Amino acid sequence: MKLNKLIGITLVLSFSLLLTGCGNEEQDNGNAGDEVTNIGEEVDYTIIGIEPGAGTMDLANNTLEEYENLAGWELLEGSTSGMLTELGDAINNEEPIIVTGWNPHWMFASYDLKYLEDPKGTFGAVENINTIARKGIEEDMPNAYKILDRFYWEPEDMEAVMLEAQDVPFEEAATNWIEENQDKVNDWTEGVEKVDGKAIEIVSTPWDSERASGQVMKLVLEQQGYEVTITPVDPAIMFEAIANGEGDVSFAPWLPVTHGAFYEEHKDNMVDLGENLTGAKIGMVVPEYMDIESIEDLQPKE
Ligand code: PBE
Repeated sequence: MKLNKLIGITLVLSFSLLLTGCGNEEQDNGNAGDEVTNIGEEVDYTIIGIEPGAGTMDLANNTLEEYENLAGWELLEGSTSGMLTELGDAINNEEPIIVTGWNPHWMFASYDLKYLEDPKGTFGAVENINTIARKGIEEDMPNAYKILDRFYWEPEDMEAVMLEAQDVPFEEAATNWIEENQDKVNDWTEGVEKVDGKAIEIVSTPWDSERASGQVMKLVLEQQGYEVTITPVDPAIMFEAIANGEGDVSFAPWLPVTHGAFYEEHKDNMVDLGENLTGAKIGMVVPEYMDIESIEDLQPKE
């Protein structure tokens, strides 16, 4: 084929594409509100959030700032249980809803949900949950330290405890998990000397994921002879308590993003024992039946 003929065809193609483009735009305007569902309008430009102290809320607020299409949107502060009630109600009625959600959590086992894509990455990618401890703990409690350092489990383990604890107290769910997973627990405690009533304080946060890890580790440490208390506080206080030595250990930091700012602030005054779980995630979550895939596609408030 001659070159100028090829150019000719390309030009014709581009021109017709241009025409099609214009045509679509006109059609959209003409049919406004007819075919195209405005999810923003349907959910009243509102994201259902959780407790204001949660790292998730910082990320969600940042998301509202970073995405231009979320201009005029609001993030509702409340509680995790309130968010879950609204989510359950919406799903029962097949209504649209957008919440801040995360894994590990039983919400994904109970409902058909999806994360909205987050091309700007404001919710981070894969998150870990780390174990942090006060400085000096390795010298003061060498036996406990070994167990804390070895503690590692999978998202499915945490989810199993969380899911069962929907029906029974966390302590019972944790006891059952330990019974069914003696091999894992043995890996953490193998060769560690038992103690006689030494006190250890776990600083935690008030979410089911951390109720699960806290209760499991409380029972494991109790079996080794420790007197264990769990204190649930906001993430900011949790980091502070470890950094100033008021608490001994926490299994609750979500990193690198969710609690990243607190971690940076306190990292020099604490010991990081590394991940106790990998494969956690946070984001905007919607029921599977909603016709939306990306945060980017939400419509701005006019
Ligand atoms: N969460 C659950 C917490 C940490 C654990 C994701 C809701 C948060 O700080 O956002």
